[in-house]
Amino acid sequence: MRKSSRLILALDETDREKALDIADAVSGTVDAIKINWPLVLSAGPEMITELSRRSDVICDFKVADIPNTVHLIVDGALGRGASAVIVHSFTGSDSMKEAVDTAAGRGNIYAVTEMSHPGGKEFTAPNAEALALVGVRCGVKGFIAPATRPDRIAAIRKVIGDREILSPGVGAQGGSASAAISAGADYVIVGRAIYKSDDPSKVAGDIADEIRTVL
Ligand code: NUP
Repeated sequence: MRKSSRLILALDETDREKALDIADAVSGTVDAIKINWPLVLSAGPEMITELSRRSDVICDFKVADIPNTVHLIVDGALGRGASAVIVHSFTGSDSMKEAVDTAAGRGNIYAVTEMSHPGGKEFTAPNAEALALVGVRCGVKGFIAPATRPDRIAAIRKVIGDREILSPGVGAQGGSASAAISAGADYVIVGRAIYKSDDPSKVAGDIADEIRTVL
């Protein structure tokens, strides 16, 4: 994944044509497009391949399963053209290692340690540093840490060294792109603030400009 604007689009738009229009409008600005179950369920897994012609695609499937099932999901996503897959880390080292081994030479694995919504404080935040350490040992490329709590990005950064941090929660969830990057995130992930706007290209450009002010 290139590291230029440091902005990743979360394309949770469920209308296939609208999703493709938005991808076309912002693919020159964003460093990657992240897709999640809403788009895959409405438009089909072919969207992974379709979007991979425009951008790096991160499949945010938050895989949380036994190693064999993790293997099948990661293999299926990368086989369709994804560059990376997001997995949960609470499943433990064997599942996370299986994801990393399956992706080896074909793509990257990012692990969720702490979720950005308020409920993320209940169970994930108190365990995030320990989960991140397991992820480091398993060889993940990076972690998902909350832009809604920049202090937690800084805390995870201390544990993971120079591995990447991708940070969702900007805009609709109340977080700020520049604060997340200043706290130690490599990229921010932005969904509704871009894909629900009247001018996704302009909003993406504005966020990229904001990020540039703190680089
Ligand atoms: O902790 C997380 N928070 C989060 O919002 C981990 C995630 N993967 N996400 C995803 O990021 C979420 O599922 C959505 O696809 C995107 C944020 O979208 P938005 O709040 O900017 O619309």
